[in-house]
Amino acid sequence: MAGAVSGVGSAERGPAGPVPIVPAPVRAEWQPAGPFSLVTGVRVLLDGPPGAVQVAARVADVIGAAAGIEVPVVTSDDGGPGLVVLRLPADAPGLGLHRVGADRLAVEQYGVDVGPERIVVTAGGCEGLLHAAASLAQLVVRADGGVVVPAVLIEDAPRFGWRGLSVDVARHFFGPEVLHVVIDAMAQLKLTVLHLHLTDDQGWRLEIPSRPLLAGLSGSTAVDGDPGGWFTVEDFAGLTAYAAERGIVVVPEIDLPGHVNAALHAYGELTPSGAPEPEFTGIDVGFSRLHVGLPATEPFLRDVLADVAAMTQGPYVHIGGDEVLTMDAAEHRALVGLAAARGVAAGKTVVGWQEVAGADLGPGAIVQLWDQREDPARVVAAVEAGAGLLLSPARRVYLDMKYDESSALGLDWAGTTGLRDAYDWDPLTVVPGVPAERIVGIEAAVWTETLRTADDLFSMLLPRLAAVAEVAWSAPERIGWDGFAARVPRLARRWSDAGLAWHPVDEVEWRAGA
Ligand code: TNX
Repeated sequence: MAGAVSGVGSAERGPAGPVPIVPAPVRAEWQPAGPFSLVTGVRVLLDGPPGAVQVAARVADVIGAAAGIEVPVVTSDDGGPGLVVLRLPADAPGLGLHRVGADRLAVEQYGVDVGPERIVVTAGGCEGLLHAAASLAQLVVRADGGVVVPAVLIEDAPRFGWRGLSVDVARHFFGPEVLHVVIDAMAQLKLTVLHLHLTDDQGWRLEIPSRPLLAGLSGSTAVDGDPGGWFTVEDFAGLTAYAAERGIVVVPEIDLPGHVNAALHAYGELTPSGAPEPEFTGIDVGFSRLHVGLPATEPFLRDVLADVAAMTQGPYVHIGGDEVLTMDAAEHRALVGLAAARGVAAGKTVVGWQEVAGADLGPGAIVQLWDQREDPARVVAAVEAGAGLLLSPARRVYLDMKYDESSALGLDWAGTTGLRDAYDWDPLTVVPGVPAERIVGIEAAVWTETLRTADDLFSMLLPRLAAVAEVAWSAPERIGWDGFAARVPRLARRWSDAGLAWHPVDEVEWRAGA
């Protein structure tokens, strides 16, 4: 692609080859015109409701950062060249922490028309403008001594609304600084949901005002005795705002009624003996649990979920529910039901891992499939009873799985997950019997038992997160492995430029697109 693009500055025709955007747009074609030059004087004009002005500023920042220039937002069209016009319907809702279902796909839709004089962006809503900015940023190239966007025409809209990433900050803690970088990488791939796995046996990562010892005591532990950490209420609000400005909803997960050793360490009243459990820094799962018969249990669930719901600006709360290997189904159902009821009482939509299927989760609840070793019958039944289905099949999208046998980092209980494994799968056949319209989307997950540093984290996420993003965004009839493998190297160069670690899997010829 480098060769194709180098002629852009002077040639009348545009570059050859596929337009290198990941995830692949519905339609993208090079135009037979000169490129748009990103030089001083480029400016953004909003032609839309005043509520969108912050989004216009963000679009200007994204384009400016990709080009290495300052891009201001202006309020009138002087007719001169160098203008990026953002067109929104007058009644477009502002950027917000909306639900991410199929009814939002229209506001995510966008079009881009790049010519030598101006760039015209049209979008169904503010989210669409952000996606347009992400696409434009991926097309910025150095050519003939300048920085340009080649002339191109794009029309685009996502396939699924929930395009997520779950990050386990409980086994090892990753704080706001690292998560800001994760959010930036997600925005580049047009993802919409950051799910934070905030609690587990090894640590509790969110301040809970009604139970201060949760973070106060169990915030500082982590796997192998590594340093811990936790989010204060303000940290969490700040992170939510940072994500929201980039069109991403933060979904907090409090994992119950298993994976709770950190809670049992902080509050002995939750254990049958009344004595706190010792801290746990190993990586076994399934051994810890709440007890429905203890007097402290229901108030704990009620207060913790109420606090979390109050702290959560987005519409979703995730209550975990997975891997409680020492509890019978009736007690599990009762405890999950108690937790879900608190989320519902606070006006939230409840999300849970597949084990919660069968419990009373409230209207519009979402069941997250992860373990394909289990019979999906209960998940199918929950969907038939009204739940939405979120797909996280471990072998495809658990980005803590090793790339191959030689990977130093990661686990392999679901197999190894190469880039092509993360790419080449059909969301519609993961759970046979579920109609396509009940699938809310796809979520990758990165568990951090073996991941200590930001480089560890990013080298597992990248490039596989790009593959998952394309499966979630792009219509299957328009994409395929060869096209993805040809487009992804350009993106990898951006990751390198941003100082992000990524894993150069040998399934792709990385130099070809650089
Ligand atoms: C399964 S996925 C888990 C996690 C582990 C992960 C490791 C899920 C709901 N539970 O507790 O961290 O595997 O890959």
